[in-house]
Amino acid sequence: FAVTTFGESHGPAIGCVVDGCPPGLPLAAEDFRHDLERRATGRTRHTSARREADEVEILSGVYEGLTTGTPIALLVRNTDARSRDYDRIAAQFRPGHADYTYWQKYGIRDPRGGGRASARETTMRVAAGTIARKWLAQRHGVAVRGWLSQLGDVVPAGFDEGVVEGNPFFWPHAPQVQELEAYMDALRKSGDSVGARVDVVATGLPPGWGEPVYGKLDGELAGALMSINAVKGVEIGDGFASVAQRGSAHRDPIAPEGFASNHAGGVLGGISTGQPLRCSVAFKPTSSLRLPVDSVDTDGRPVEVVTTGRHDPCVGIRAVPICEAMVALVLMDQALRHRAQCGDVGDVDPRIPARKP
Ligand code: EPS
Repeated sequence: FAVTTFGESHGPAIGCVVDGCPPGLPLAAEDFRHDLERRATGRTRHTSARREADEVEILSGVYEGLTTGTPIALLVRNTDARSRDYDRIAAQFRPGHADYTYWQKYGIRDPRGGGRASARETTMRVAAGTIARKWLAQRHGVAVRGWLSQLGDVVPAGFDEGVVEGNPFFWPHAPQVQELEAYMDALRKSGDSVGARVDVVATGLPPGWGEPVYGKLDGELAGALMSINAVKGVEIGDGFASVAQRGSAHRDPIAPEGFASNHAGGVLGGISTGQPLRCSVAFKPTSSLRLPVDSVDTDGRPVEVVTTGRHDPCVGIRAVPICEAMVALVLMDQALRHRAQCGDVGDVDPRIPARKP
């Protein structure tokens, strides 16, 4: 099971190819709407003002409403990509932005809206993730849910998963939403940006998904989450807090009814334990700012860079559905790999004692 995306933020369209989805999964263009709306720009004043329809066209891999098993190609046309001063943008490097390293690597600069380095690319991750979420829910009862667990230096003062979808910040504590509105309004006025943390939990996983050494479940998750634009850190379970813990506190005691705690985050030795899978992802502050900064142009001469246009003051706010999508894609891949190697319960040689659920 593999996914790739294509397209540039200011090109004609963006898209993805999802290869390896089993046949027979019901799939229609409407299925993508909900997750894409959750990620989209232009829906609140706290994100970029660009207003994209984000309508998915299914180009292949689906016949009469069911996946056929062949590659699924999805397309989203860009409808609000206003061209800007591309000549000026192409001649300068924005500190903190990938345009410097793209130039060093390729020697070719595509200035159209940040091209592949734009957050626009994540649209297709979310679209691909919708397929994985649907398959995981139907086939295994797995649900993947996320929320914002930090915005700048603000952390939730309480936790109610039921309120996450009811506010523009995916914030798990409703009484703080006004404070966040004010925080973001002040930040936007200042012209600066801020980072954020996203937590994702997947429930309903059976034990046994993942590979023991190469292709560990946590390794694949870290790679997938780290591949999202602007991600600077990934934790599984207690993550970096484990550094200061004692082994006696970190280990999760096991009783006949199950684990007593979940410091491991649902993965031991690269393989799922059957507990909720817990990931946490750090997003850096957006690099495109209207505050001036020193840089150089493509000839190495000093310039002062000021980025204008429609940018997110906190790109992490829109990242919850993106992180959920990447987790779902990894889980679907691992579920299929597990089935290929170990089969479903019942496929196993009857002389081998049954795996406990
Ligand atoms: C982005 C800049 C803005 C955002 C865009 C990401 O676009 P533009 O360059 O056209 O003003 O709106 O995000 C999206 C369009 C999206 O769908 O996520 C950037 O510099 O990364």
